[in-house]
Amino acid sequence: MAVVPCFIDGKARETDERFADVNPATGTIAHEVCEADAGVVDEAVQAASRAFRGPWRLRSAAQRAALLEKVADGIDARREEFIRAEIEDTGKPVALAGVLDIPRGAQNFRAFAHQLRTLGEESFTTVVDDAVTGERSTALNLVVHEPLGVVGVICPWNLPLLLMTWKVAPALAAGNTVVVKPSEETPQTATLLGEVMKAAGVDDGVYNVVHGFGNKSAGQALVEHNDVAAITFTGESKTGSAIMRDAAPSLKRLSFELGGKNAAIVFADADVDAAVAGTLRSAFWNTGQICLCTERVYVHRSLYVDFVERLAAGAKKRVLGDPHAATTTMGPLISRTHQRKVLGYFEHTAWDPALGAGTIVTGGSAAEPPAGFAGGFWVEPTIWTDVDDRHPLVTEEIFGPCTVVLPFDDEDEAVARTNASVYGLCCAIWTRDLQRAHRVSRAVDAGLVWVNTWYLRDLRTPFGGKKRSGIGREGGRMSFDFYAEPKNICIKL
Ligand code: NAD
Ligand code: 6OD
Repeated sequence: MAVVPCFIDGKARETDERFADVNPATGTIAHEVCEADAGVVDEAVQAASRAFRGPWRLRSAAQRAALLEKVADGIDARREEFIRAEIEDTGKPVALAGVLDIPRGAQNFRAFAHQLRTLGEESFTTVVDDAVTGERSTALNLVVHEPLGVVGVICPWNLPLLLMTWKVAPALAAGNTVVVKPSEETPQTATLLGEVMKAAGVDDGVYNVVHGFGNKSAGQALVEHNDVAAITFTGESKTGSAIMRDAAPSLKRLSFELGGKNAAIVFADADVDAAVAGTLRSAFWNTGQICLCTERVYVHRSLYVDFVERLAAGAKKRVLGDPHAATTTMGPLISRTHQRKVLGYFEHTAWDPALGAGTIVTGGSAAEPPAGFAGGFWVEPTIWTDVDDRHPLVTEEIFGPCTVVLPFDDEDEAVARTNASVYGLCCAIWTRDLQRAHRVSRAVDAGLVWVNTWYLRDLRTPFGGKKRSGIGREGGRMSFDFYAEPKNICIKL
């Protein structure tokens, strides 16, 4: 069976401990993955420390930018391999991996290389009159930005290459070196990227990958390592809490992109065709496994019945099938464990009966697997109505292809119900009224607001969540604010 090694100091690094990489579309083991223990994590951190002190930090910004662009070219050149690996690890359709995940992997490197080339630094001319002597001093105050050192990058499984490179590219651009801990569910593209880095001429030790699990394993060893200066993490909110606790003794800088329970609000004046199409995409893309997916839809009562019918009709048209077939629009969930969790919500057995059960409009169970994919982790796209606002279907992140649709009567009510969540990642607003769009965008508690669209990205803008959806922002200049430290140099003239 093929083995997925770690990648340390410019080389594949095999280990004795192995774990299984399961293909979620079939439920069969695709590869054996080399697991890193604390010793192997230390090896990766030491390699990254040497590369930081040595070649990488000494390279000019222009040299780093050129190398990152070569990495982007390398991803493009091996595009089919990346797509195949991502599909095998996640089960996502080629129509998604080939359009979103892999092109964005390359785009992340180009965007931050461009950003690096265009970054400027501030300086101030300072004139100070001494309060006692009256002596005048003139100085030039420079604000320079320096890399942090070794950055630990801990990633989830839903958009593996996209989310990993979203952090690796700016970290390297700013002059840091990295140790990446990909999700145990999706190891392949991180190791493949190591080969691309090497071929592009990125110095050994600049990019390292350690495979393994989180708690009490490779993830925790990376977080606790004293020579790791910062952790940038994407994943569940409760994992963020654990990482914050484990990082506390070494006082690391942290950036967190966490979970969500995102709402869409469809106003009476919305373009309903666009709102239905946009909500189908935002609820079911990647089988609902995107942190930005819509799991609550508040629809103005005047449109409600029609909207629910149209959304349900669209959900029924999702095509579950061979992920490599161009016609497939929805893949399986990532794992048997995640399938059990999502089906737990579908069956909603454990909750307070006083809250009621809601009405399943469509879906609500495991899906009939497509021919040839009987062992996979398939579930039906699912829509509920008539759910109490306090019900876990409305309050908890499910991370599956499902959403609740609920009516509202006025704008204040829609905003209040949207904001009644511990999360604050994103919100989609559907309206033709520009004033309302501005007003509601400001009123909702979310780090990202899309009006008449969803997940339309510009990598120069801040990305991140409020409340339990995250800490800090990455994107454009804000990524450099996290991955570099400003230093003030005051030169008396
Ligand atoms: P997860 O938190 O279970 O795991 C993410 C990563 O953290 C994995 O690599 C895992 O091995 C590691 N990990 C787990 N426990 C750890 C620990 N104690 N110390 C160090 N590392 C640890 O998340 P997941 O199930 O892989 O991903 C789904 C979650 O990610 C959802 O909640 C989703 O909303 C969130 N997410 C958020 C964003 C965002 O940008 N806000 C993007 C994608 C996913
Ligand atoms: O597009 C991005 O940059 C990004 N960080 C997306 C996150 C998606 C969550 O699953």
